[in-house]
Amino acid sequence: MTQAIRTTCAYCGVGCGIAATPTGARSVEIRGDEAHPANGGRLCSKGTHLGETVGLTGRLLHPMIGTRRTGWDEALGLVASRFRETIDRHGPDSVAFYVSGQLMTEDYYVANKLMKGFIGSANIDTNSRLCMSSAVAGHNRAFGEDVVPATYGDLEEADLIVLVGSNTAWCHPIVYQRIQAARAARGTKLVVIDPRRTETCEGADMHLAIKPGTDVALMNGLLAWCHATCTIDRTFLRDHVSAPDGFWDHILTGHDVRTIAAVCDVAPALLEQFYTLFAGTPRTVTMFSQGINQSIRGTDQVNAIINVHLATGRIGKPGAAPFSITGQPNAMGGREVGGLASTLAAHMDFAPDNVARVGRFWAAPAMATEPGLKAVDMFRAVEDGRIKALWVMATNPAVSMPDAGAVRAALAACPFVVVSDIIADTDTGLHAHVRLPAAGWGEKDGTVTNSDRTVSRQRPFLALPGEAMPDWWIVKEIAARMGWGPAFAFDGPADIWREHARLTAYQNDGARLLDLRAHAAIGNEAYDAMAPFSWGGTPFADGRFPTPDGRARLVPTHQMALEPQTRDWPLTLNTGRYRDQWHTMTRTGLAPKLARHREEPLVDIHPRDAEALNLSDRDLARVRTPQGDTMFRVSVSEGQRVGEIFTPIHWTDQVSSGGRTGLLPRPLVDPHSGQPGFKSTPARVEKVETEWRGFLILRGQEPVRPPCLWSTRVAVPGGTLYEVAGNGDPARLEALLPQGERAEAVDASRGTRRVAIIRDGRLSGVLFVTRSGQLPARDWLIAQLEAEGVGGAVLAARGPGNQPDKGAIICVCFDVGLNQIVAAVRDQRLVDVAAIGKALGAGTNCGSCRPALANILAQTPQEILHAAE
Ligand SMILES: Nc1nc2c(c(=O)[nH]1)N[C@H]1C(S)=C(S)[C@@H](COP(=O)(O)OP(=O)(O)OC[C@H]3O[C@@H](n4cnc5c(=O)[nH]c(N)nc54)[C@H](O)[C@@H]3O)O[C@H]1N2
Ligand SMILES: Nc1nc2c(c(=O)[nH]1)N[C@H]1C(S)=C(S)[C@@H](COP(=O)(O)OP(=O)(O)OC[C@H]3O[C@@H](n4cnc5c(=O)[nH]c(N)nc54)[C@H](O)[C@@H]3O)O[C@H]1N2
Ligand code: SF4
Ligand SMILES: [Mo]
Repeated sequence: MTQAIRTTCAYCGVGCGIAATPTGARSVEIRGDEAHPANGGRLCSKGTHLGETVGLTGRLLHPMIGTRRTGWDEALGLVASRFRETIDRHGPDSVAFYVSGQLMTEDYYVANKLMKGFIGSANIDTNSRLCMSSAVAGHNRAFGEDVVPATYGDLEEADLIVLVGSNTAWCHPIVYQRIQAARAARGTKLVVIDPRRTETCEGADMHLAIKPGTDVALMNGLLAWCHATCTIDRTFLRDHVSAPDGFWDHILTGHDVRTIAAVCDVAPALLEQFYTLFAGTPRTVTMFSQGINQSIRGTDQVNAIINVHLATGRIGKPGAAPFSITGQPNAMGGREVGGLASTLAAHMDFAPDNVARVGRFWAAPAMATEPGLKAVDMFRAVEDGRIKALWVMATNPAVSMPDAGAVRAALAACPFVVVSDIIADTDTGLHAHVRLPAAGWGEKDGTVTNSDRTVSRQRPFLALPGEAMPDWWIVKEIAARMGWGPAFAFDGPADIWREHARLTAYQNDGARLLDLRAHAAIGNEAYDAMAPFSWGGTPFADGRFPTPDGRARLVPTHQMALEPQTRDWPLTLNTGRYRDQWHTMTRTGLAPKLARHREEPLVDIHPRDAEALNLSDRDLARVRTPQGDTMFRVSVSEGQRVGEIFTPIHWTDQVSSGGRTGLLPRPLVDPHSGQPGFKSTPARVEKVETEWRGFLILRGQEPVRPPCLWSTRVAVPGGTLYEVAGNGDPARLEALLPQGERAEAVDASRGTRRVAIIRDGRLSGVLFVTRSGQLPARDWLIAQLEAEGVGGAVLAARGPGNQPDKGAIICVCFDVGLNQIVAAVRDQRLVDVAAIGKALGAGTNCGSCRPALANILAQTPQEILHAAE
């Protein structure tokens, strides 16, 4: 048997360890690594199904110039000469790199060095700008360095965990499981602060569905409460924290419970209950993510949270800390090498002595001396022609930037765009003059740092396919061709890691906590064998902070007035993630199992708003904002606040005709961090009528584009499922069906048409459309893709046993649907999640669906029956 390779999950910032056992050239068995400190062997649904994403479907396998395949030499030569010419004619600031928290630390280090030390510009920014730059800015303001002062271990030592703006159950599932385990083991209390009632709230003691954008008021009110209840740690404040004049006057004016409850639009009694619980629980961890960061007041929101922890002395102690949880697998590594336009390198900023120090270390011919353009400004500079050559690595800005329509226009107008990706056709790649095939997860080799500062290895267990090469190699080859070969003569990731470690230690007399000097001379073998380790210990345990005077800083924060809803824009759009998809779906979209949880992009809307707009579940609707518009399927949801809608960020032009959330947010940013306010955009919703709707199932994964108003595509076992809707004659969709023996059934009264194409007893495609009738469940038909001896009877869309429709799939590991769960709960009188697991298996593998199962149980039987219809 092949040995399992220890590596780290490709997705979120939890950074779970994986034991990967190759089972073929492009197949692998995935298990959680029991020895990894982040997950202790557990994996969520996305990690569990990573094996489904390592095939070669859609991979970019060769360098491409336009649509022409070429070799590395020509492609690299062209990129280097175009960057060189552009810099010579227009200066170093006429070029830019837009990189990603999904690069390895080593890739990131090399790209940052090339731009900031050799090209001589700081125009390298990253999708982390969209993700956690407000946390970075908040840490710098409060602590003097971007240090996350918590570890996952603190979650197990806390008595209270407060989740602010974090849908942890979906986005950091293994951390959520650790929190739930702590609740079971020691009664840890859990409070969720989120305008939406997410599945994260299912396992919580308290949910505060605050009005969006009121977190500063909530936290300042909490600080005032702590003051009033003598919860402030006066000794800690005196010895270790500085407060600017007027700080406390502001907090102690107008922050009483009644006022704050009105601002946040929550019941005063509930607010008081939360404040009382917080004040009375010294061991508190406050974890926050995008509901805090992705706001035009994100940095103040971060500091409002940190202020409470500093003032109560709840930092640097076990089970007590503010905890910024990161999104991407290597968001933290990117921060460590300094790969943001606003940082220089190794936790140093652009202060002149830092620039000189890094310049010396790199022997740099052209050090950048001031910050470069942050993501939103960078794409503006592309748009107005200041940036003339752009290199995008491991991110998909045509989808994920705010005002993505303008970003696309900017890319289309840019004289030279290079995209390094693992996937051939992405919305961004469409605009590339040169596409470079990168090594993907399972092939690449390097380190990542997770949310709690644990550095882990990603190790290769698959051969590089086609001509794909690691990102660090691509950057180094460009550097060499631009004339800087010796400074980039790295022979592998270990070599880069050593240089990075040396830089963190270089002339570091303890002023910077990030200090990896123990790794500065690590050998290649030791690097290969490196076990996960965490740097920084328990930061601030001694009460000293990396500021000039050694004291942390309370930062005054003021609740800003909220934008009023208007007649034209009566709703507020919130955006975020689904449990089983990752960002722009280039990888999770390949996994049939993961597609089952949400097959289409939905706009969640409160029943009252839906009623006013004459919208029902499964209608189509157009969401409009000042920036753009796009369509979604409607999901009427009690979990939304009145006046607020939610859409997912995952769908792209590659997989659907609508659901392009990126078109909707305005490019407005936080003044300190430059992070866009993705969570709050004025919007309206309009119903979209279509004459017919239907679905198409095709064998194989080769994508087609149904010619109709609405179409979305998901991978299913053995094929592809398209949901479609439109106007006019649906017969034109039949052109998408393959050749073969044809079976057909028509019901003219309902305008229903069912067509199946069968070849040698195997189903090769079906098209079902209807004007006024019902559509059958897709599951059984999909299963027929893998059946033999299929005949015309397939048009009945159900097998001889007359199996009922499973409903939406809740448990993707065991393929268990909502209807099955509801029926079992009702008929077998199941009372808890464990009982459902026993009866159906659901929730017993990765556990990602356990909050959903709890949710189903929590509903009254009446609601259950209703939901199952
Ligand atoms: N399944 C899955 N997991 C992922 C990812 C993924 O794509 N899919 N991406 C990863 C990445 S890069 C990131 S950054 C993380 C993000 O992880 P999260 O931050 O947990 O995810 P989001 O869904 O973006 O937003 C979190 C919540 O913020 C709430 N919110 C909106 N406005 C406000 C507000 O004003 N105040 C408060 N308190 N809350 C508000 C939203 O309702 C939402 O539920 O997830 C990581 N994990
Ligand atoms: N409206 C709205 N927009 C958002 C957000 C939101 O909450 N709301 N969240 C924002 C946040 S927090 C984030 S992090 C971003 C994420 O947005 P993106 O970074 O744009 O999303 P991904 O799909 O992760 O893009 C990664 C790309 O890199 C490719 N790739 C994967 N592995 C490799 C590799 O090893 N090398 C190379 N070269 N390429 C690789 C993938 O195929 C994919 O095309 O979206 C942001 N946009
Ligand atoms: S929680 Fe899930 S997606 Fe995140 S690292 Fe762990 S297995 Fe991967
Ligand atoms: Mo993110």
